[in-house]
Amino acid sequence: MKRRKFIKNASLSGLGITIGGSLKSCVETSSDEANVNKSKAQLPLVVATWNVKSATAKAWEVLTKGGSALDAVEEGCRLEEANENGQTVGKGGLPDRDGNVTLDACIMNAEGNTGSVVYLQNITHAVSVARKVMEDTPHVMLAGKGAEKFALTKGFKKENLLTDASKKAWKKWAKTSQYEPIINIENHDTIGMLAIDQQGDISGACTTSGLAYKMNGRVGDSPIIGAGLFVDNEIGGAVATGLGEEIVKTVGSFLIVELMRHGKTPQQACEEAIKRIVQKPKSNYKNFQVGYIAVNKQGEIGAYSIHQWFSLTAFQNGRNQTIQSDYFNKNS
Ligand code: SD4
Repeated sequence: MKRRKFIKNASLSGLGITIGGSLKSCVETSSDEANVNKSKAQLPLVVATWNVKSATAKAWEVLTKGGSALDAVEEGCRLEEANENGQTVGKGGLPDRDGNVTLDACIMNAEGNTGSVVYLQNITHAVSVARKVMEDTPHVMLAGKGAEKFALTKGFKKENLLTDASKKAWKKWAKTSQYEPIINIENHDTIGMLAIDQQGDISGACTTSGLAYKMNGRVGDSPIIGAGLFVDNEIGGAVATGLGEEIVKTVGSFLIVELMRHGKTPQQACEEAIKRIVQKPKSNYKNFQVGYIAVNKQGEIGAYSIHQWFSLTAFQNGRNQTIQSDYFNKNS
């Protein structure tokens, strides 16, 4: 039972999803308020993993100008990719054990089309390369050198993504080479974003430099459609952050959308997807984090994580707010 309160005391009033205490109760309550919210979906909206207000503001700007959800998520994610201070996305991302910054990203549109890149090097805007894969190739995924070559033919600039700060951190790490998955750095991590535009169409994107000091060649959940991201424009969308291996094993984002298809609210669906990880026999969940966010076609939002220090940022009804998960399964 205690695990059912991951995100609480989150005041979302003004977002059109007033909850008087918790995100969960907002989306599950049968009160008049929830019904009002359902009948008057507050569109457009954008939600993203972590505290990324500038990114959601950028996406919101696109949406309120009448732009598509697809343009909104791409623009929002690009902002984080270009932010050299963020050491988990794009330029400035922490490298793998051998000092290579390798990016994973994907994007999915309202028509159910998708594109992704894995192990992309030397190109900051992985999310835009993923979009080009979707729009300009007959494929859904390009990897490594091929992805880089494709990006260069599309006019992307070749850059060194290893900043001095990240190089320094890697050198320090290399002295002991003690590997532990480093996730949730300073409440700011892999960005996963979902948007619903003024037409009610849903798109999503996800971009990351993956786990710091991962094995060379490692790919996580973020570019894997169904794991790191899934959108079904009839139903809703979901996106993941945290230890990608666990997300891939449970195909988390697809699971959440399917659960919503079968009647669960976004909140209930996120909780169920986390349960699938936590309740596995011999689950090692105390030692890793996974967080999901989801929206449905009605503009309701859900979020859930294994441990505390997960947050989501939502821009809806003209207000941009980061909601902190303050739940921790103290007895776990
Ligand atoms: C990965 N899911 O590569 C990403 C990392 C992440 O919070 O989201 N960290 O496994």
